[in-house]
Amino acid sequence: LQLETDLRLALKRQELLLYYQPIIDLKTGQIAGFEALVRWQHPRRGFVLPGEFIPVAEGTGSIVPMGAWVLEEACRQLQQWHERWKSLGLIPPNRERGEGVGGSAPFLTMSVNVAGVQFGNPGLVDYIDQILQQTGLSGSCLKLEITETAIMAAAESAASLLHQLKKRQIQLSIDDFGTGYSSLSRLQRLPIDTLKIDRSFVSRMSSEAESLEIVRTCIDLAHNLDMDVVAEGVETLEQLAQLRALQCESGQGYLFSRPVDATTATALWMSMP
Ligand code: G
Ligand code: G
Ligand code: MN
Ligand code: NA
Repeated sequence: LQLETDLRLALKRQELLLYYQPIIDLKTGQIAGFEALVRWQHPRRGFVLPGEFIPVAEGTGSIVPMGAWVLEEACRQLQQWHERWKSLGLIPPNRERGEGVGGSAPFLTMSVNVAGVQFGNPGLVDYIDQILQQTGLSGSCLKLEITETAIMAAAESAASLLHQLKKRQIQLSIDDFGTGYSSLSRLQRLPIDTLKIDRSFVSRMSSEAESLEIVRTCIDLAHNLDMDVVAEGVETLEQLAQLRALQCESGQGYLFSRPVDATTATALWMSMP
C-alpha cells in the first residue's frame, strides 16, 4: 500500500503537524485545555485526516514513532504557551487550577491521544519522563486519552502502566466512551480522571430520548466513580444547555471551535475573556 510507505517517510520529511481543539469549562466558558490532533500534509494527496492514516499506522506499528513525535510536539507547544503567557503577565488568577508540582500550576492542559499499541509499549513511561524533564512541564498539565476499546482490550498488566503515569500526576481520560464495552469493575479499579462521551450520543441527544438517557447515565456513572466528564462533538446551544443541566464539566466541539493550527489556537486562548 502506497499510503503505508509514505507514512513511514512522513515523519522524516516533517509532513506531520498538530492541530488543537479547545476543551471548554462549561461553568466558566473558559478554555480548560486543548486536544492535540495530528494532521498529515501529504505532498501529493494534500491534507490527509487521521481517520484515514491512524488505522494504517496502528496496523503497521508506525504509530509508535508517530505517537512519540505527537507527544513531544504537543508538550513543546504547551511549554511555549506557558512561557509566553507567563512572560506577558497574561495569566489571570482564575486560570490557575489545581496544584502543579515544581511550581508551575496547570492552568492549561494538553490532551494527547495514545493508541492501544503505544499504550502496550513499556518504553512509554520513560519517554514521557524524558519529555517532562526537557520541557519542565509538570505531569499534571498532560492528559492522555485512551479509547474505551483500547483500554478494555489491554492486558491486566496495563493497569500498572496507568498507575505509573498517575504517580507522575499525569491525567488519564477514556476517549469515545459509550462506543465500546466497559467492564464496570475494571473501570472502577483503573485510575481514570475523565470520561469523554462519544460525539454520536451528544449529536443525537436533543432529538432522541434514548441518547439523552445514555449521556445522563454516562455522566452519573462518571460522577459516582469520582471522574469528570467531557462531552465531545458539541455543536448546538441546545446541547450545551442540556449538558450544563446534567452537570457535565466540560465540552468540546464545533460550537466552540474546530481543531485549529497552533497560531490560531494561540489567538483563541489570548482572546478569551
Ligand atoms: O482530528 P479528527 O477528528 O479527524 O481525528 C479523527 C480520529 O483520529 C480521532 O478518533 C482521534 O482520536 C484520532 N487521532 C487524532 N490525532 C491522533 C494522534 O495523535 N494519535 C492517535 N492515536 N489518534 C489520533
Ligand atoms: O479523539 P477523537 O476521536 O474524539 O477526535 C475528535 C474528532 O472529532 C476529531 O476528528 C475532530 O475533528 C472531530 N470533532 C471535534 N468536534 C466535532 C464536532 O463538534 N462535530 C463533529 N462532527 N466532529 C467533531
Ligand atoms: Mn480524543
Ligand atoms: Na473521541
